[in-house]
Amino acid sequence: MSSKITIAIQRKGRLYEDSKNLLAQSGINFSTSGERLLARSSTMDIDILLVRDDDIPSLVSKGVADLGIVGQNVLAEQTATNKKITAKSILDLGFSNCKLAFAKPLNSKLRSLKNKRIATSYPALVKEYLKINSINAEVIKINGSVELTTYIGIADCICDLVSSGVTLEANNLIEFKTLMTSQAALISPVELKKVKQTNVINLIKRFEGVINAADSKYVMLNVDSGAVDKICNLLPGADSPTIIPLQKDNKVAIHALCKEPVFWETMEKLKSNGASSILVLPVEKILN
Ligand code: PRT
Ligand code: ZN
Repeated sequence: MSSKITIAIQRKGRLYEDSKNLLAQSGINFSTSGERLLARSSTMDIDILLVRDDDIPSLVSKGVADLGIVGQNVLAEQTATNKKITAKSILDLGFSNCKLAFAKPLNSKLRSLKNKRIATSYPALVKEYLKINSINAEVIKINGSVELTTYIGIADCICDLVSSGVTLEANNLIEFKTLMTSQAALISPVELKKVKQTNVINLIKRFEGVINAADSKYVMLNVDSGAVDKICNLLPGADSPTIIPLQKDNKVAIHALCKEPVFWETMEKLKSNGASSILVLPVEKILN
C-alpha cells in the first residue's frame, strides 16, 4: 500500500473555497476540470476527492479517504443515524461557522416543544435532543426549504442551520433555542493506516500551523525601558516577547507574537501607555 494521502473535500458549496484555501496555504495546490471527482496535487503527493459534503463522513469512515473536511453538523447527524459512520473530528478549522437552532413564526405562541411538529433536515440530532430532554414531539424530515414549512402549515416550528439570521428574518421566523454550534472540521478514520501515518500527522501539523496563524499577529513597537512590563501585559496572548535595546533615549523595541486578535482599541491602549511606532503584521504560518 502506498503512503500517498487522499483528502475528501466538498466539490462545490459553502465549504469549497475555504477548504481549497486551507489546502493551498498548507502547500497543496490542485486544479479541477469539468466533472472530475479526483484531482492530483501539483505540489505534493496527495489526491483530492471532490464530492458532496454528505458523502465525506462515509468515505473517511471506509478509509477511501484518509482525511476529510466537513461541517460538524453533517458528521454529528450521520454519526447519530448510522453506526458505520465512525470517522472522528480531529481539528476544528474555524470556518463555515453556524448553529443548528430551533425557530418559530414571529406570531407563534409556542412556549415549549412538547407535542409540537418540528420540521428539520437533521432528524437524528433533533430526536436525540428530544430524548435527552424527555420531550414528546413529532419530527418531520425535510430536505430543503425547511423555513417554509411553518408558513404552509405542516410544522409548528423548525430546526435548521443559521449563520447570519437573514433567512429566518426573511421568513418571519425567530430563533428560540440552539441545539448545537458547528464549524468545518478535519475528520479522519478511527485508525490511520500505518504506512500513511507519518504523512497524515505532518499534514495535520501544517493545517494547525495555518489555523493558529490566522488569529495571530506579529507586533513591533518602541517604548521607554521602564514601561516594558506594563506594555507586555497589554499584548494579547503574547508568550515571551523579545526586548531589543535601541541606540538612543533609553528606549527598547518589543517584538511579540500575539496569538489573539489585536484590535485598534488594544493599539490605542498601548499608545496611551507610552508605546510608539506600533506595527501589527500578519502571520502566514506557525510551526511549533
Ligand atoms: O451539494 P452539497 O451536498 O455538497 O452541499 P449542501 O447544499 O448540502 O451544503 P452547503 O454547501 O449549503 O453547506 C455546507 C455546510 O456549510 C453545512 O453543512 C454547514 O456546515 C455550513 N454552513 C454554514 C451552512 C450555513 N452556514 C448556512 N447558513 N449551511 C447552510 N446554511 C443555510 C441554512 O440551511 C439556511 O437555509 O443557509 C440558510 C441560513 O443562512 P443565514 O445566513 O440566512 O442565517
Ligand atoms: Zn450536502
